[in-house]
Amino acid sequence: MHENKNDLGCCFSNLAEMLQSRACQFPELTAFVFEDDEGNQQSWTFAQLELRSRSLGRWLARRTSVGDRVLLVYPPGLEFIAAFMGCVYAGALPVPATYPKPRRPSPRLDSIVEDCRPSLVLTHSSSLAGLCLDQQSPAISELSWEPTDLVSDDQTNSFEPISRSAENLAFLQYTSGSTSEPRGVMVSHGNILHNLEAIRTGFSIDGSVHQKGVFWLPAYHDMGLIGSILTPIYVGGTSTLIAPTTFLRRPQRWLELMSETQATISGSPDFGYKLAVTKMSEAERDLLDLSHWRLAFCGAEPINPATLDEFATAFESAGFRRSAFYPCYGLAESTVIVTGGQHPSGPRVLHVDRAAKRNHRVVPVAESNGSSQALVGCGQACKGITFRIVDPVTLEAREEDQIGEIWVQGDSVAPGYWNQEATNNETFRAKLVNHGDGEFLRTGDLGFSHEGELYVTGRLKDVIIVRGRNHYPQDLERTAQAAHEAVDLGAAFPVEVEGHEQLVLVFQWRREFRGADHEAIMHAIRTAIVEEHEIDPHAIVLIRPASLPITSSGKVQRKKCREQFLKDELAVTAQWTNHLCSGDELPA
Ligand code: 1ZZ
Repeated sequence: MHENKNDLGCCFSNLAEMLQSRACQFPELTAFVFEDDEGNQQSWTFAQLELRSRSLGRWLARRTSVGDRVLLVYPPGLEFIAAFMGCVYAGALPVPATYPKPRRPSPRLDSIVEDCRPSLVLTHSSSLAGLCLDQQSPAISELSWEPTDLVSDDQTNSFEPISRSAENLAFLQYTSGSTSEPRGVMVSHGNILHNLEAIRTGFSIDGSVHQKGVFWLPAYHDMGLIGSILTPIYVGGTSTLIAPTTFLRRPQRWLELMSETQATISGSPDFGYKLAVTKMSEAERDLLDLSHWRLAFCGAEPINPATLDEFATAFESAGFRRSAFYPCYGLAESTVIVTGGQHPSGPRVLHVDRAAKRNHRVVPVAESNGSSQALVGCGQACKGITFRIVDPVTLEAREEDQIGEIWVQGDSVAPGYWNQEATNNETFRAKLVNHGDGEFLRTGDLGFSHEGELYVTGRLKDVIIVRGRNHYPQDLERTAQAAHEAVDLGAAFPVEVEGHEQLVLVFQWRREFRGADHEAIMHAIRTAIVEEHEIDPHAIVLIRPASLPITSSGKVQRKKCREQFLKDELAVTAQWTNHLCSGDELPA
């Protein structure tokens, strides 16, 4: 589609220039297609996207000042993309947010609003009635909600995007942090353009081939926003989008669209590949042609070597190549991608001694060794990014094959979290002891380097990652406590089931509810967790009053509780275990 290898000249100083340049180069090329649950498709060329963004940019520039935060609360669809770029054109800071459940309080949205104090909320007119704003908290309902799909395009609009330099912020990415302590990563134009270039070179995209992608990743998460929306604009590709819920209901649609559009790039956290294997019959797989899929990225949660094997085997006859897998590691604090390396090299699997690994040492062993554990390499550092493995206590750099905290350096590393100056110094400006090599981002993740490749082994921080999304234990515990009046103190923690992180919830019941129906309590907890957090727990355990391990100051000891759960040492009065496998559908 592109005329020559060099037509991706990528020297932009901000995201608005990026879109304008691509709309000039490829005006008639389809930029985005969105397919809804009924199979209806809407598509925009680069010129249409640019016009729509410019129309919204002009409209917004009259309503906001440069640097104002603008919350984006959209159902999946193309209008989100125009609103995001419209904010960029107007010099406002877009803040993508999860879509709240209708007629329900949204503690997460409340806390984001409280933290970044947006001057406007942009949404789609189809959402306004359904969200029942009068039933949301005053912090949310009193904001000015504007449906941007009602703003019309004006061909004569000659609005010029507000000039922004590399240091100016491009957007806030709320991904990490608990509900009570939200953390909005401040991503600058320089950060995002640096990371997009790291992705472009890592993915070996040189403009000689027109890249097509199919994605179901949520647009409010860094991997979805950057992977399925900003990268396609940066490389002048075509991106076909479906809603995350469409994928969860019918994972087939992801791969059918890959086949129908002859897509070259797509990706998912580990769970998505697993879900596709579990949910597709041989007959359905036989109808697919995945031979054009040259890069299948996989990241955002631990990568299970078995998932890659199962997917590659299941879809081999559809033309999928195992060498297309591109395992990668990243985090919003470094925009998105950190490692992945140069494609194509295919995934590397290292077998290490399990016991040595527990002692932070890496001892490669044969696969046949009874105590071996297989780990998938997440590639080498991407262009312009460096990582180090550091002893989290002494802050000294560790050698190859020693496990430590992953520290990251480069122009993709964000300046910090919005409103969190104290944390920012510790997290984003860490220094190695005895080395004069500048400031690093402390990721809180654990890993090691082996032959230049990063292997992620766990994390220091207390986050639970299920289906590629981070959850803070305290948020899950709070939801469970609110689900039924008999639920007292408890602990949420991850356990590994079939190579995947799964959620376990352990709660004391309140003495005054001695005669309560334990089945009903567990059912209420499960329903609330599924609805609020979209996770189906692996187990829910009710234990005797006052038997939860707590510290002398009354803090829940999650690690101890997990140990007691694994050793069957809890004072259990009732337990429910989920017999669905991790890929099964969430209950309605
Ligand atoms: P977030 C074209 N984690 O999840 C698009 N990777 O960010 C290219 N744990 O801040 C996209 N093994 O929400 C390339 N391999 O969570 C995408 O997630 C590259 O604990 C992957 O601290 C980007 C993931 C972005 C993301 C970050 C946390 C990390 C870590 C965990 C991410 C992982 C992984 C194990 C991996």
